[in-house]
Formats: sequence, C-alpha cells, structure tokens
Amino acid sequence: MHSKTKPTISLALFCKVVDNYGDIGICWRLARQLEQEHGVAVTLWVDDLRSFQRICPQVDTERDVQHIEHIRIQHWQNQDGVFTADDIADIVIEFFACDIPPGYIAAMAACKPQPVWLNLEGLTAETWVEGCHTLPSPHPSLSLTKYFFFPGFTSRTGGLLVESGLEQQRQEFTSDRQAAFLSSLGCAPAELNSLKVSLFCYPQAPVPALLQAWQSGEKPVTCLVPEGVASEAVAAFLGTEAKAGATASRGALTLRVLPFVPQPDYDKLLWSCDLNFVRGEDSFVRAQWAGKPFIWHIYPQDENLHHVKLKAFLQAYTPATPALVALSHAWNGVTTTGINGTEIWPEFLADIPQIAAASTNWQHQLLTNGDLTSNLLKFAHTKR
Ligand code: TRH
Repeated sequence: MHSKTKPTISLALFCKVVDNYGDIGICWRLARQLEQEHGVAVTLWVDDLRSFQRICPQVDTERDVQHIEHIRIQHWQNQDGVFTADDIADIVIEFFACDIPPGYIAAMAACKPQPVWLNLEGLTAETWVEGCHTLPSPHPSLSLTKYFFFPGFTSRTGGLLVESGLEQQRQEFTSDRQAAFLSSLGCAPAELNSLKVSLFCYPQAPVPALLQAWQSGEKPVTCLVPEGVASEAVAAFLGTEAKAGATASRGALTLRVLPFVPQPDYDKLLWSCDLNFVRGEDSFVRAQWAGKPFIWHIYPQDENLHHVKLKAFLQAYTPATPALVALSHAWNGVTTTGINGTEIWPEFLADIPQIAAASTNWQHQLLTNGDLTSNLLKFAHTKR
C-alpha cells in the first residue's frame, strides 16, 4: 500500500458518460486507485452526476465541485472558457476519446513543461491493439502530442484495472462474510445452497429462454438480478413489477430482484455467486477478478462489430470450454440457437467446476501484465 505523503503529481481525468454506468464506473475506479495507491491528486471531470450517483450514493448531483474519498469531482458542463497554466494538471486523461474543452487544450499547449496527455481507450482482446498501444497522435494545429493507452489482456497492452489488495479482500470476504451478505440481500437459507447466479445484461439478451432453462432444469438455481436489468423478462417471470425485493419461485428457479448496489457491493455480489452474467467493460473485468465462471454480454455495436470482439476474447480466454463458447454465442446473438431448446445450458452447467478451476490460472496470467493504473503512470513518467 502506498504511504500517504503529500501528493506531488496532479492528474485530470475527463469522463463523458455515453450511456449506462461503465464510463463513470471505470473512471471512478481508476481515480480511486490513483489516489489511494499512488498518492496522485486527481480531479475527475464528469458530465453526468446522476449516473455517477447510482454507483456511488455519496455523490451530490447538485454540486459543481465536491470531494469524495480525497478525489476532487468537478461537474463538467459548459466549461468552454479560458484556462490558465495553473488550471492544468501534470497528467491529463481523456476517457474513450471524449473531447476535452478547447480552452483546456490551448492552456496545455502553453504550459512549460507540457502535461502528459493520454487517451484511455476501450477494452478489446483484438490483437491490433498491441500495435496501437502508446502510439503518439500529434495535435493537428498545436505543438502538443496525445498518446493512446489501451487496456488489454497481454503484456503489450496497458493491462486491466485491479487494486493491489483486491484478492485478499475477496478471500477474507468469501471465508466469513458471504452468507451474511447474501442474507442481507434477502436470500433465504435454501437459496444459499443452490446455484447462485447474478444477472447483468443488456435488454436484448435472451433472458426468457435462460429463465425457462433454469426453471425446467433439475439443479436448484437462485438468480439475483439488480433492479432495472432485464426488467421486462423479469416482470414476466414474477407476474409483478420488477422492483427490488420482489421474488418468485417456479420449478427449480428462484428469481430475486436486488437493489442496484454501490460499486464495492457489486464486487461482493460477484464473489458470492457461482456464476455471473456480466456486460460492457467494468463488470466484465470484475467478473474475471472474482475468479468465478461468467458469461459476457458485450456492448452492441453497429454492423455486429461486437461479435468480432467477443470471438477475440473467447479465443484468448483459456478457461473457455466448447459449452461456454456456445452459450456465449447464443447469449450475444452470434448464433440463433435457443438456450432452452438445446443442450447448451446442461452442458455449460456440467462444465462449471472445470471453468472455475481454470479461472485462477487465468487471473495469474492477467496479473503478469501488471495493473493498468501502475502501467499508465509508468508510461506517463517516460513522457515527462
Ligand atoms: O453499464 P454498462 O453497460 O456500461 C458501459 C457503458 O454502456 C459504456 O458506454 C460502454 O462503453 C461500456 O459499457 C462498454 O456496463 P459496465 O461496463 O459493466 O459498467 C457497469 C458499472 O456499474 C460497473 O462499474 C459496476 C457497476 N454496478 C454497480 O455499481 N452496482 C450494480 O448493482 C451493478 C449491476 C453494476
């Protein structure tokens, strides 16, 4: 753990929320790790405080500036004016190529020395990222260079976000607090002994087919779904509105709607379940650090570009079995084979112990790439 000395490096992280919670989820996680483990003075510029509040309830949506966990949070709205050199951080990160204010860029160009400017890109397992990671991109009119920084799964990328104490926290939690956590979410004792599954996906996932497969299977399944996720399919199963606290059992399946929990509790949910359905980028990465089998619902893109990214990941992901690949393809619409009308679910269920066992090796492999936050700071230092 970093010893808390006076911060010497300042960093501005600009986050535009495109939709949902992943953009701010990743930036908030990065901001906290920069501050807590590296003593960096972080200002997080974010344009959507409501989305932020959903994963971090301490956020006050009415404040322009606030401090949470020693991070300065600046509501980013119409700051199109003039900035001076004093306003500019030592390291400037734009997340997902969001356009930072032109006045800020002009002030960066005028600084001596200039700040290190990075564009933190989205995660993909495609091999081309290795050739683009850390490439310079000169500004078209100013004497200023921006560098691409790609997260990834290999040593020739920036790696993945992972806090240094995460695995220890997970082990301590699973050894003595997991049952109490699940009970606090309303789970009954019998549910604790069933196959516990968390469900987080986009609306187009074939959730009704999956619920049908669980309901008509032999293995008791408890599906925990945060409020707001797959609401239509969940409401149809429940026969009532998909509100937190709602629950119903049919056949082998118990479905339980959870509140949308703060970000640290979402990790606990992943750690507590035997199987996690995750989506986007941040929950997808957290599922890997949870060391449990998971099925990824990838963020949909035009012209099915996301299918290419899904396949690239499945090829790299060493714990994958043919059944995991088949279920992932069906879940993401790569194949139109139904989940319940075939053997996909029973075959995947049978593979769960094998996938779980292989997940630890996968984690070790990922950890040899270092963690994204340290890698990013190391790279920034080479440019200062
Ligand atoms: O919410 P996502 O779909 O987010 C994103 C965005 O759509 C983004 O625009 C896109 O670029 C990206 O996906 C690929 O999924 P993600 O990335 O998993 O982020 C969800 C965040 O919400 C994550 O930080 C975990 C958090 N979370 C909670 O804090 N509590 C909860 O109950 C749940 C279900 C999630």
